[in-house]
Amino acid sequence: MHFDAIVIGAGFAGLYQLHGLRDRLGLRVRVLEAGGDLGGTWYWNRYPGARCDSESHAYRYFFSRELNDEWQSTERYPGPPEIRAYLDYVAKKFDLRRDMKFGVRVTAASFDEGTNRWRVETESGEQCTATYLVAAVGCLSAANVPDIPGLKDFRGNWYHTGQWPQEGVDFTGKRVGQIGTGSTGIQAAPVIAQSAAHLTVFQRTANYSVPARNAPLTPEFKRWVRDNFDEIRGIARSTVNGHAFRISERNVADVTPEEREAVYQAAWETGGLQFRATFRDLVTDRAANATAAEFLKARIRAAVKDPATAESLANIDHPYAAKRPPIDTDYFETFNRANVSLVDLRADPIERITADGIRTEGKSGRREHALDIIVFATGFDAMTGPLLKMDIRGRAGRSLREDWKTGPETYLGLQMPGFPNLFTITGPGSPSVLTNMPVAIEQHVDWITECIGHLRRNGIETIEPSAQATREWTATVQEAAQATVLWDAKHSWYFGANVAGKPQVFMPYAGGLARYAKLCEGVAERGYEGFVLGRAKAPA
Ligand code: N01
Repeated sequence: MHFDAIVIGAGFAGLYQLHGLRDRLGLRVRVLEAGGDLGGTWYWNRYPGARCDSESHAYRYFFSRELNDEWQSTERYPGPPEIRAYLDYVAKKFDLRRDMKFGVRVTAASFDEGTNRWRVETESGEQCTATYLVAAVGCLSAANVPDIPGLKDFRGNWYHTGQWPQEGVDFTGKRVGQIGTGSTGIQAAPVIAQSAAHLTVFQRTANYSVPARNAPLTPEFKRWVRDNFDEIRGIARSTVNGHAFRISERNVADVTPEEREAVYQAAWETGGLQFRATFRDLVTDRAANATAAEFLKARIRAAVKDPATAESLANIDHPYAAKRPPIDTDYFETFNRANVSLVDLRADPIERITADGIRTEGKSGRREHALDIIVFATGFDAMTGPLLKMDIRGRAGRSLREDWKTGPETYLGLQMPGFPNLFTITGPGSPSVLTNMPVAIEQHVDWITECIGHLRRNGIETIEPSAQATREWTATVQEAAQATVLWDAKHSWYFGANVAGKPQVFMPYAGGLARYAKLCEGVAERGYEGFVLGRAKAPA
């Protein structure tokens, strides 16, 4: 079967891309989704404590005022069921489901230069073709289960947070080991601890966290969200990170140490990612950042009663926000419970997984941690993983896996040379994971929709970036990161450091969403500068 466009993935990106291509351009579109329903990351991430870290009044689409008027979130940070209900509402409102197919995993896609079409293959052996192929596969959808020796010997059950069983997991009376203390682990541990007999948290890298301070939304706030659509959207689209809060104009050095502490304290009490917005130079100036880091480390020491545990938790080796900053509900306080313990893997690394649990060996000697369940909160093969899981082949059979052997190279995170008419939404080289994702997604989808509209109106058959534009943009992405403290955390997943054998290249564009959106706009206005536009061949 042939479609004008195939969209892979039915999360925020896939849904809106379907709406854009079908309802604005009138194309015949099919969405293929591996999950059993829509939701993308929120279909798979059902682990205990899962919750969005963007606030609900910004974690939504802004393309429709009516949709904004109709949908009311119930909490400051929505959880997966509410986000899935929102996406379901969107799908019904815009009649999207009729062009979506679930339970279909795309395994390969290849470009046929004779017909200028993509051939898409699925796990079950189905094939279809499309003129345009849009990968809306998400940045954090390829689960990373580390290759720790002995996992196959483990007699208990194990789960990865990003592939959580739909029916949930009952921890009651169980001895649970959780590996990983990123955003996910920090959300999961306090909830697991409430029902488990014992929770052992295995921490490799200590992490900052700011309280989320989640709460039900008041009727007044809900009304404010409805009545201030333009303002909220305006802020989200004009900031560095797509959130609906402004970043302070002040630098740390502009205030006295007392004022600074008061600013941090107020942000701590407000909770959430706004902490990062307290001073303009927090992510660009190391000395400024160190003041925030010290404030947050002091909060950890104050929250955790056992001094040795507090020291391990506060022994953080990177600047604040250099790795994606988590927000939490009682994470550090959880270590005051009698049924929770911390293993510092820097001192006592995992030697192997055994039939009965996890064995560590280090400063404390050899220790067996008896477990019934292991939870891998170990993150994702981020950004490139979801794309490279598929065998994508462009002109003359050229393979994306081969092209990206030393790291991803894209033009604006939207396209790759030699892969005509293939678009990536929030791909490597775009602001993506450094932003409130729906805002970044809308910007990409709008750009791609406009671009495809332009191609069709002007009889252009193919679009792909030039090798030079791609090289230059790839260098720009590295330079943008070098100008921030994000460059210091070489062990972060932004560099691909969490996956063995992955090339160490900074993947998202750290120059800010608003600036990036302007760049994309300018490129389009200048006739798709940096792209090669292929016209239909005249008949021989
Ligand atoms: O994954 P992570 P995550 N042995 O990679 C540890 C988004 N998110 O799922 O730091 C021992 O950040 C690893 O240790 P280290 C958000 O963008 C969003 O928590 O590599 N430990 C780390 O502690 C977030 O950033 C929401 O040394 C191992 C942890 O596992 C992204 O998802 C909510 C290990 C992995 O942390 C990923 O977060 C939750 C090993 N072999 C997540 N391998 C929202 O609210 C890894 N680790 C939208």
